[in-house]
Amino acid sequence: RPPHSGTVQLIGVPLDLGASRRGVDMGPSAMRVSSLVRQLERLGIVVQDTGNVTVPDRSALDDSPTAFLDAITGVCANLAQRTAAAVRSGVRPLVLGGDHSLAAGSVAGTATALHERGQRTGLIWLDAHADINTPVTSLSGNVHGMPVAHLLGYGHAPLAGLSAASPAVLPEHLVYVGLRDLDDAEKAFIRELKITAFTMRDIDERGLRAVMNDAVRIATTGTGGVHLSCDADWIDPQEAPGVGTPVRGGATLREAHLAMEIIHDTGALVAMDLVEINPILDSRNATAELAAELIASAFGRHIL
Ligand code: 5AB
Ligand code: MN
Ligand code: MN
Ligand code: MN
Repeated sequence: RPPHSGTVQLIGVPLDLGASRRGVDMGPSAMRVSSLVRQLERLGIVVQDTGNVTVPDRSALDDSPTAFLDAITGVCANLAQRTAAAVRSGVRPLVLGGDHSLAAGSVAGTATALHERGQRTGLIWLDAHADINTPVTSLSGNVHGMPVAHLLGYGHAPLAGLSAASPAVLPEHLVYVGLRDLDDAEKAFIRELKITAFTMRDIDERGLRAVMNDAVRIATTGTGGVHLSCDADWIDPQEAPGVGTPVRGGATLREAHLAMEIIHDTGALVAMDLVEINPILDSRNATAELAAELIASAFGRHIL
């Protein structure tokens, strides 16, 4: 078993500019009032909370066609600097969202720090959605459906160019787990780039353990470590109702924990995002509490 301790740095990103439904900007607050810090400290982890990245108000955006992309690029540039600095100093960033567009910055920063050591970045993307639209293919125009494309070097050039490792992630080091709601253009792009994508059907047929063992092998082979980007909507909405884009048929509570436990056991987790919690749609902060427990599993909580 890998060691449990070390330092984790909380970085809040109260961002909802990437989503059409309002409320995910309150996710960092919901996570901070949950048992998260207590649970991490119980593992012997030192928790540094570095506060929130500044996010511009919707009303401050101009009406140019790229206003949202440009505002999100600014937020992601700051976030990338903060995650890169943390990883560089041996501290693991835990990024609390906020909508998933923030991952275009968080992962870019992890990739910059690993690139400085001559290493590539593995990316495990737990989500009901593939988030691999570009501004051209997207039917909704929502940037939270686009971070993966940008990390692979496609889309809005300023957002795709945030990492010193350009692109931040190579297709062979990316793996999806939990997919169940894809746009046609996303399916075509995943096939074209030969990205490994485990859908809910794969989990049903093979079991979570077999799928996750493949996922961690892909993300750790030829890389210096793994960035885990966890969209709360990968879990079934019966367990996690407080999410911006619920899709039924998701991971069970135990499947979600087992995924985190298997990732912990690799000893390769260098950074994590927990995104898309929407407190407006939640009941008594249950989804944030669930997220806190899952994060604890990812950072080394054992049942026995
Ligand atoms: B999330 C959709 N593919 O592009 C789009 O929650 C959904 O970060 C995106 O995974 C969902 O708008 C974004 C229809
Ligand atoms: Mn999603
Ligand atoms: Mn997502
Ligand atoms: Mn352990």
